[in-house]
Amino acid sequence: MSGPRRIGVAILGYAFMCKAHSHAFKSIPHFFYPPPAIPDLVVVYGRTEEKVKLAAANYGFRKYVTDWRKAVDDPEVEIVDNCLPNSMHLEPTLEAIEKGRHVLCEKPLARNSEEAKILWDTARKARVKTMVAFNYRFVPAVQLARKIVQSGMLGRIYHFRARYLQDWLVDPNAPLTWRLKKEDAGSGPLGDLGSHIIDLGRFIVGEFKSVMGMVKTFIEERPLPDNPAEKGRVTVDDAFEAVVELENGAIGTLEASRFATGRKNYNNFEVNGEKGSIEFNLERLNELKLYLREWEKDSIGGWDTVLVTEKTHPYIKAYWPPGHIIGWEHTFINEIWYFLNAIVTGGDVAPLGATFEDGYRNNVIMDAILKSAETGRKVTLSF
Ligand code: SOE
Repeated sequence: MSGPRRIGVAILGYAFMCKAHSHAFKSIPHFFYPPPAIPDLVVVYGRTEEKVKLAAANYGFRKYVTDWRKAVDDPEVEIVDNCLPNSMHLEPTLEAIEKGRHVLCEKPLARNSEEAKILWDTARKARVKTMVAFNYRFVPAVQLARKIVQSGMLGRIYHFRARYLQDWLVDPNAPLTWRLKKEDAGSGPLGDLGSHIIDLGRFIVGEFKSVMGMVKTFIEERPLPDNPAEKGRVTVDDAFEAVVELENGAIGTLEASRFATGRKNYNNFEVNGEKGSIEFNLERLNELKLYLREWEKDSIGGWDTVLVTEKTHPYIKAYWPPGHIIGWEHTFINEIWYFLNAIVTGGDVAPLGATFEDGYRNNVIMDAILKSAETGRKVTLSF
């Protein structure tokens, strides 16, 4: 009897996310055995030949191209994984869907809600599977948080409070890379990091209803990567803050910054309900903190820290025995296994995977935060 079939993969982009995604594709047969299909890293695209050639050798792609259309058109390719800067999410993704490729697109789906709407409208009419790579949905502790909230264990939810803090731009000499330019990124930490915590709020608690936002650019000019003697303008936010209301009546705060000195990848959320609370910190991603008011009666009180490594939790049994913790890279293996499974079984990407509608709604919420920051007024969301 023949085993799982091979499935051809093209990754667009050869940098950080290509490293994470290609590692994930290659790891699936090792951990999720038998795999839904055996990923075959057919081709990687990058603009600069010497860099994409190196990535192909480093990550194990059979081919490399400097024209993304050649990757999308390659007859061996069935999945296009778009890991390019946000300005390059729209066109290659549309082309890939039109060519009948399944598409995984890195977050945020697009630079703005106009682009995201085109992608969603195209995806929902297509027969291929499409998903946005909101990888933190695939942390076992995050799925436990969602299960706890949606089971009613915390009762009525009063607050969702989230922050995603880094500090890699606190040095004014850090160069002007694509993430700092509106035409390439659409926004700064709002889109890069805020999109994650907005998605987690929607995934765990529910839809957002209104936002009031503020943005700030602390350092207006930075050295150009190729010519540090020259400076260029930063045209996105360096940080954002928002006060939000959700459709279930909860209120909360969102913030993201690349100037939170000492915070390296601090994606932290807390949910407060009438019966208790939960708290998650990505820098301790195997743990979920839980507080239940009923513990006060038994004079236990205090927060408990759940080590989310039992085989009863999602994905864990693919890896190690309880207590043998997993890492940031496993969130991509879990996510890409889930996407492969949806492709092979014909199952839905929702509810655990982020659909292109989730990506569109995410962009609408971020556009509303920028609009509110501009007008100084609360924005009620309409999708
Ligand atoms: C850079 O800020 C970055 O790599 C983001 O682009 C990712 O989405 C986040 O998970 C880690 O930080």
